[in-house]
Amino acid sequence: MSGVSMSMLIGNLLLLLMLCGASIGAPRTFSVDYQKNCFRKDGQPFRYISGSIHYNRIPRVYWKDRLLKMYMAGLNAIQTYVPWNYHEESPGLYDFSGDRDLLAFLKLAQEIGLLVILRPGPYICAEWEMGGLPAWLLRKKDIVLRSTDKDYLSAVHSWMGKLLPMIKPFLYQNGGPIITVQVENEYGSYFACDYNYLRNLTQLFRKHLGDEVVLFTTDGGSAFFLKCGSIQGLYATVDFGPGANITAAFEAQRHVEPNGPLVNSEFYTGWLDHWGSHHSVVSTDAVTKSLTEMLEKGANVNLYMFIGGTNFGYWNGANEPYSPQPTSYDYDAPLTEAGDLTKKYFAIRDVIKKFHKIPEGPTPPSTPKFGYGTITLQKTETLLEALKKLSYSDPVKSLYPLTFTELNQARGFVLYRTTLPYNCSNPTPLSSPLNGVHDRAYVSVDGVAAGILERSKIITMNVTGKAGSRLDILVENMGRINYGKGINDFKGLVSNMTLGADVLTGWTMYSLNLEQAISKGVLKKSISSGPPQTPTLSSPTFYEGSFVIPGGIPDLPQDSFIKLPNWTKGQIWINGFNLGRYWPARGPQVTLFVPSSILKTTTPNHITVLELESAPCTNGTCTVEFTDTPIIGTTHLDYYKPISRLFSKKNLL
Ligand code: NDJ
Repeated sequence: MSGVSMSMLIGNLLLLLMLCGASIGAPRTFSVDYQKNCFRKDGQPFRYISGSIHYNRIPRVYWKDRLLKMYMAGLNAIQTYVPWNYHEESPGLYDFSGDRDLLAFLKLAQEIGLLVILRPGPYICAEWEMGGLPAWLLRKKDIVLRSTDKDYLSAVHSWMGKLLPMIKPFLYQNGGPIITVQVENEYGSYFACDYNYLRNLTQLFRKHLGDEVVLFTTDGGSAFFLKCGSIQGLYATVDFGPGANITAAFEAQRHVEPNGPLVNSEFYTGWLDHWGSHHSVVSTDAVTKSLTEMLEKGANVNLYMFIGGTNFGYWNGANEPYSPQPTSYDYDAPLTEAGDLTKKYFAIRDVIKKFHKIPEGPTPPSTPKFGYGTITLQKTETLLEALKKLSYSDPVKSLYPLTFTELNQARGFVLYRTTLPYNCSNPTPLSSPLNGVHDRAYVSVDGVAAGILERSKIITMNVTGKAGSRLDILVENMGRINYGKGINDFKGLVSNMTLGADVLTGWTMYSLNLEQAISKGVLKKSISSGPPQTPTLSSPTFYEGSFVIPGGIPDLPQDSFIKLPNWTKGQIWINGFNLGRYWPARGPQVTLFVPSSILKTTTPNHITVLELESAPCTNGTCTVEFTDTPIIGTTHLDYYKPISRLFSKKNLL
């Protein structure tokens, strides 16, 4: 036998031994003790102090670093969701590779000594595009998501039929790290209140995972939320943040679960952000005070988030009235978006220390950051000039506009094209009377920028042009609603556009695959002549540039942050990796996290920016800047609009 196959055999044997641990030593058990009001692990009373980490928001190379930091804070468990749409982008095509390798993440957690609370959905909320549900479910136009709708259930059954058998060997009693599994997510906050749905899911989870595993639900800490969220057979837990009345919230749990452990499944260490609102900050004192109080009561607590991470690409969600969340999911959590230790981290560790023995030894330090300086970018071509290279299929023609779903596209951008049916020599209103621009449209006439429409904000603008002039409307999906009634969030032009009093017809639609075009390097490299643009608004345009990581400095590449001073709004890639959306003109996020894992030291690093509105260029040349310090809390006050009171969910139902 070769050395390689021998070491593979030994590796497999070790894994088998790990997973079959139960049959060698004492049996591994994890259960709810209704007499003593606690969990029991291997027969002993057990309490978890856990932290949320979403593997889908952290590059795989950093999983170990973040998990180790969580372990060193004294946590004995982690909690993660499984976002369905991240793993099944098209029906029946599953992706568990690379950054999506859930099982590798679970193994790592176990190796480090952390138990796992798994929340496989199917719905997860989590400020994630459509709350984790795949957009292709919307192919059935009137589907009732999160209910016994037969098409929804059939898709759920297929997905769970794939996922749950994969995780079964990782249940605690089977030798793995998973102690409990959540069914659905805050179902009591959803209008449908379909108990048969929860019953159906319970049976499905039991069928695949067996009778032993502790299945649970999580709902807001009041009778109002628990009413439709809890059901017999699933252990009911609650969630609430530092502002809440702890006694009242646990009393609400007791009302449904008179006996058993007290559990706060989401204790908010911070809170989420929206573009155009202030960056949410929650004081360390408030967090430690409530945490102490809950631990004194003997409660099990999961800190949501312990590290928030990043909504890379297009994965952020949105709330209603339509407000998308930014790229950073820093969450003001004890570990920053980039995994750095904070005052909150040490304060929480000090609280945990009073209750549990915490591991000895050094905590991994914050990763070093490096500012690679100012990089010059050059305008290459406009999106309209590059159109043929960006669309992955032939354009689709239709009398009225089709939605992203009808075009078989989930995220990103679609270009809608038609012509002006008559002369508009005077400014003529181009409108979406039913607020059907989902979510933002960049409008050009004959390749020249004419204006912007934005869902729930700007539903009309003026255009001028001759009959037959080309009207291009680039529509951006800014993130599907992830919470509440609005999760059936169709994208694109979801209702007719009008010009003056007439409905516009005769559309040609281009589904764009910017990822493919950028990674294949098909965009033009030289400066574009392009049509003249107005100084304040340009037609969406690509900019490119590169930088070399300096030699002679040890330990490069290091993590960094990139900022785009005076740029307006767009999307940025480095070496083909989609870092996410930038929108410094609105804030609060100004810099984007650049993990070192996407940078190269042997070849130049390539930056591509798609600026949707206006770049600060002189003669087609402009700059971006790498810095070692993040800025995620600067809101442009012109746009500031408080969204909702912190921790108030009720008004969003
Ligand atoms: O379970 C939800 C979790 O996934 C509970 N939350 C969290 C907020 O971070 C997260 O989405 C709520 N989301 S209540 C709705 C927010 C309304 C502003």
